[in-house]
Amino acid sequence: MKFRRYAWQNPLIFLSFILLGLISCTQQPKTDLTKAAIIPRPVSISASGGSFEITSATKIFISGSSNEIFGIGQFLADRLNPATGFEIAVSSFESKFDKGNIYLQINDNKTLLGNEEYELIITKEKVKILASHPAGLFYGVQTLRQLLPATIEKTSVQQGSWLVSTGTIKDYPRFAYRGSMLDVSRHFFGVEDVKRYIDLLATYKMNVLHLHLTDDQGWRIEIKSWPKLTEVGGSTQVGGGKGGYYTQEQFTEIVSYAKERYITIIPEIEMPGHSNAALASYPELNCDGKARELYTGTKVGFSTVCTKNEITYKFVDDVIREISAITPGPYIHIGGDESLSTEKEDYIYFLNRVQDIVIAHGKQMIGWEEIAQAELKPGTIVQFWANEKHAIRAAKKGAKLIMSPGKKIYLDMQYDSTTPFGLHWAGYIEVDTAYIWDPSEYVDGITDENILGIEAPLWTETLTKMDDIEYMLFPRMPGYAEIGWSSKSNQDWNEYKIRLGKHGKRFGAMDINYYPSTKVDWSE
Ligand code: TNX
Repeated sequence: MKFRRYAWQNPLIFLSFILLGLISCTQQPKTDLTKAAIIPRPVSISASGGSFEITSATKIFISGSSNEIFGIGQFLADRLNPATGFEIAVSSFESKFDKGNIYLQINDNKTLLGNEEYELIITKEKVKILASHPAGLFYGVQTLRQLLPATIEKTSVQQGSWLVSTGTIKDYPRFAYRGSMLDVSRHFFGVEDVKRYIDLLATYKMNVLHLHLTDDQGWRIEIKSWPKLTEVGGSTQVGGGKGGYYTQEQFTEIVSYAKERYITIIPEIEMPGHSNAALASYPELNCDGKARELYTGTKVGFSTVCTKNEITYKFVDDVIREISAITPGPYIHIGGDESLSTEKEDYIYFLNRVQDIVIAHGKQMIGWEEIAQAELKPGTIVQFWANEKHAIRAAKKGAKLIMSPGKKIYLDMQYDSTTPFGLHWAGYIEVDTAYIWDPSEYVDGITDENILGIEAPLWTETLTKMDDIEYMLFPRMPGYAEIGWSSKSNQDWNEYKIRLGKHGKRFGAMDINYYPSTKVDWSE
């Protein structure tokens, strides 16, 4: 009698079942959106356990036909195509959703009201980003990037399946102003470096780049009515290198590159101190009428424009007029810090006049905390960096504050005494120190109501190339982005450091030269 075997008793068939099972498992893995390492951490995430796959058949559809939204769709396509090797295209969406696509949709019924708010809804069939304003769509795109494997950031074709966990993310920022400052005066950095800086900020939903365009060591922006500012003042830098400057055209290119990434450029023209480059270019800006020597050291506090001569105000007016004309954003930063060679009375007189000039050119003035000593006109914003008395004075005068406490958020501070670049006058700032603080608890009496947002300045006395900049930015900058974006209840170092560790691979894929702090496990 023949023995009847069940199919599963045949080892070959049994093995095939296991293999099939494995294959279908890799096609439909169990995923959990709540485990995604998103920085800054979103307001809420709910998972539905499945996954959506981006394939060569995926298309990006946008609602309406605006160039701006098309640009956001194209930005996403440009992030996806190099590593996937696909040719994902963007087009206008009419009425029906098809399987396998990504939809960017402006929500006409305005249930999502915030300017930067978005909802990201991922099902097995489609990805949908919803927002009331384009900025929200852009941030939804940034989140989607972080839901894909880190290799999506590579610029050459990578093997892999491009799966995104399903679920819904709702998200909006805590502060309207989330910035970083780059000092291009102490060492000059060209347009391509600034664009990379912008891209790095945008990845983490930062929305302001403050460019410190002038200081003792260099004047970096063309002013057509005062051409020697760049001819002479732009000709060197710290250490005596050749310096450089942006033409107004190049500056405009930076502004529009930033705008496409929802970043506002804030130009800073430092005065009355930190002005040696201008004083070397034009003798008439000095009280004694004598041009100063160019300066390539790193001391501060020795220079001042002459606050008593009318020609100084003609100079300020010309510069602010030309800068305002190429700055679509609402703000002009006039510096105002460490004017140690200006008499206090002259400083206050100067600041009051400068505010009127900025206002006359249709802009809002920002200054470092010392300007709190002057009269503060409506709309003037004060940037806190060290002296709490100035911050409190500013708040009492009704000014909004940008919080940049040196001990916590100065990107030019060394991580510890052994790290190669940076200074340490405000202390060493390891990645945990950088993360563990709250802007509305830092200065007694300064609360959320007084605060416009936060800004992480990067001074460049010790930095000469983009690699150095990246080393100072990473891994601290993503933490600053989270402090600016995420609610306080969503910030916890022990949880954050795990998410941050998972970004190590992403930094690698983006070719970022980061400091591999031992406070974080980068192995995952
Ligand atoms: C202080 S912070 C400065 C800068 C220096 C910086 C170096 C501030 C408003 N002024 O001029 O570059 O320290 O950390």
